[in-house]
Amino acid sequence: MFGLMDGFLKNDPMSLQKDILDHVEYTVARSRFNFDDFEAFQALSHSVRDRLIERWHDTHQHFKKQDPKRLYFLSLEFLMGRSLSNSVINLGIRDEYAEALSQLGFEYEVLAEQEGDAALGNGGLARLSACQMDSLATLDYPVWGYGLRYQYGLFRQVIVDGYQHEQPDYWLNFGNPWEIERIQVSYSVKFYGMVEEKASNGVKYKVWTPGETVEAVAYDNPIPGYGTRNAINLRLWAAKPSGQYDLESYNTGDYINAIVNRQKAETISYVLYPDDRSYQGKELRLKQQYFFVSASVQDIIRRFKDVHDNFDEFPDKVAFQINDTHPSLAIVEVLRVLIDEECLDWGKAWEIVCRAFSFTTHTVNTEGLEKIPVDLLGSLLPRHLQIMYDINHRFMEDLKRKIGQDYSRLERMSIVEEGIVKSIRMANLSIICSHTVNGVSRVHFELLKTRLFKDFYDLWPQKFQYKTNGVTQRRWIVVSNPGLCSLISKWLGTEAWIRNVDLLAGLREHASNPVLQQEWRMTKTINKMRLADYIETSTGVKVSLDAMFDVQVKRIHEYKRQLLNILGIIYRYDCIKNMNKSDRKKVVPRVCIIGGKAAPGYEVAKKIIKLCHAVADKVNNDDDVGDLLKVVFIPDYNVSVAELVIPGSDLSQHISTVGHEASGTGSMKFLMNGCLLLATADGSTVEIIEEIGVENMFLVGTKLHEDPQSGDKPAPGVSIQFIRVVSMVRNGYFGFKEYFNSLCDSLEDDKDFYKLGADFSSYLEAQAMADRVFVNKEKWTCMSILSTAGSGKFSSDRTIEEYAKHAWGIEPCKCPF
Ligand code: 26W
Repeated sequence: MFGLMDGFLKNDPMSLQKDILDHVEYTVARSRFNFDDFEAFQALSHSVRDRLIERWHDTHQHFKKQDPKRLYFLSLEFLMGRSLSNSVINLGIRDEYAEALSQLGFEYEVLAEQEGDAALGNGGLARLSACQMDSLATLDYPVWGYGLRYQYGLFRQVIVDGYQHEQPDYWLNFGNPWEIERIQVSYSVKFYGMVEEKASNGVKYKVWTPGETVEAVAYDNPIPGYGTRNAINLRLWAAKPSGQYDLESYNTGDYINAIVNRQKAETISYVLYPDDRSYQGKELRLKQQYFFVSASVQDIIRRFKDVHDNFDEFPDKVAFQINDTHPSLAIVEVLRVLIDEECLDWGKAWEIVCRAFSFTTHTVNTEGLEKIPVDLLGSLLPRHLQIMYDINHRFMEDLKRKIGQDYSRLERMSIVEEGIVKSIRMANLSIICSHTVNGVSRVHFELLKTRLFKDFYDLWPQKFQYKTNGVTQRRWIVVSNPGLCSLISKWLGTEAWIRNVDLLAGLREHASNPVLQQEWRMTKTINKMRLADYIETSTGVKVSLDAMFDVQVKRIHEYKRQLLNILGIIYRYDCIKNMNKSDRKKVVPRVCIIGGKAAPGYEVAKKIIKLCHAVADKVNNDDDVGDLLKVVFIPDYNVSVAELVIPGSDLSQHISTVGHEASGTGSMKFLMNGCLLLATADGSTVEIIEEIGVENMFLVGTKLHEDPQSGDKPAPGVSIQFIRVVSMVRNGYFGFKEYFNSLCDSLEDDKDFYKLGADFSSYLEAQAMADRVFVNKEKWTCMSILSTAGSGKFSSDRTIEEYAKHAWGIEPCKCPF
């Protein structure tokens, strides 16, 4: 394997064993004759880390020597999950480690379970960043990722009596072997204060005197590529009190308070905001954004200036990717540095910025767009607010020349929103200053062009593009489903699909082969056993492996319609209850699995979680039903839980109201793992259908262009079944009558914004179809194989190649082995 040809460190099992024992003794400080699983995990990770660092050094040496155009990927969220298995697989030395450990009396899988998740993100956008980093490293692109090192990642979800409670995620308490603290790499970040205009030799310039300074310290996280020596860097910033503290408080003798105040600086990078849809205009959030942006921009400009002394070369050497609008202050910060510190004139600085930035939006509706109150900006970042006004002024003048006095359009396109709370529209700023505006699926792109950013699209159609999201097959098949991974390699006769996922299409010709089908089912059963064990330990519910495992796992949101799923479950339960014994024998047994976190302040989402538990309580304890239907809510859904749930699922649901999911990436992971999809034609599902064929999934509802509201068709009436299941909830059949009242109200005809009523019949039909196919094992398995075979397009490798060519203009820079 490629992993054996390494640098100074040897990778044969004997050498690995010695390394692990050395780390037990010198890093973990335990006796090499007496250490437990966790200590073994620590030593093992440090041994892997050594190998990562070796490659990381070589890669950066190589980048330095070649000086290619580099991509700087800015994201406020990265949902990395665990690193151990991903690293040893990408380094190609998993089996060697497993052997080394087994000789020491340890089992690799057991140690891997010791690792906690790095959950520095909320959901889709954050896990997408993690997948993209894996692809960027694998494809040898010269890239740096930048983000924030939150001390508390996404909250832990604890369920008490069916209600969600949030607990802090102390992820750093047991140490983090994957990061390298760089105390010598730190930058001062300035806040507040005032701006003065000065002049020298008749030239006016602005001076910003800050009121507060905080230090940003770098923590580097090497990200190894698969089948390459390249390992790129994810640099996360932590806030530390600045060295330039308030001397006056010290001098006045208020020593203790001076230290306590200084320490407050650290709060900037303390905690991740747990909302993945709404903006509240909080000062701390804005501080986080600027803190991360300022440190990253300083680092990037320093690296550029190490080699270059002319900023004309900047856009040929530096590409910025802005992951949603959260890092958009970077645009203004680069302008500020070029004008105020590097003394470039506006025209030059503007041209440089416009050539350097590329922006991706992950949102579908205007309410989801970030707006920052002007008062807040003006107080925290006074110079930046001036620059934003300057950009807007020039843009508005230019626009007037192009479109004339169309004031309502000018108002819509302005960066500044006049209203009760005067605000800055970060999306408008990002579009105006970027050379490329990207959507995350084809339908998302259509929505951007026709609704969200129509005014901008009409002005600059050439700026708008889309790159359908993808996920990495390394994490989502190789790491999480080793059984399927070997089976695929065996039938394709090669492991090359791990780097070239299009090769999965080669499975198509074997889809009906009974031998493959048998092996395919066997693999699924093993994964279902693993999942069933997990369900029993985490929820106490025993489930039958013969049942169809029907799964919906994702953040809880009204638009994702977990409520539609639960109403469907109630319908199923009601049907079973009303059947006679012989009819019950014909029922296809189901285990309905739901998992996901609700934002702490999102009351409706929390009620949906409670309803799920209330229904589960009733159904799971009903002897009439037994194994025909079980309902489980998997608590604390996160990346490592996903790695267990996805391979063990038969069916997965992606049933957002059409027009609301920008892309959706969970579906791609299920698809790769041969789980059949029951989905609406929303986001990327439309493209999935094109790849696998609508006959290989269960489509719910109407397609976007047939949206009843668009007037083509009358809206389907609400069915009697829908009225019945809602009234069961309303009448207290599952208890908590009062508590669920508002949920039921929201389903009334005129209030049913997410169209659960309109889609219910079609949803039940799709579910019934899934039942019918499930009993036909050959057909189901064939569809499952065709799902995996058709998943090639949804690799983040493809997405990244598209970005590299059409947005960033970067080329691979492969480090020699
Ligand atoms: C703190 C406020 C906040 C945080 C995160 C607002 C918005 C976000 C994200 C932009 C929300 C998000 O994760 N969007 C999802 O992005 C995925 C990756 O492109 C898509 O697959 C999902 O459809 C989209 O909802």
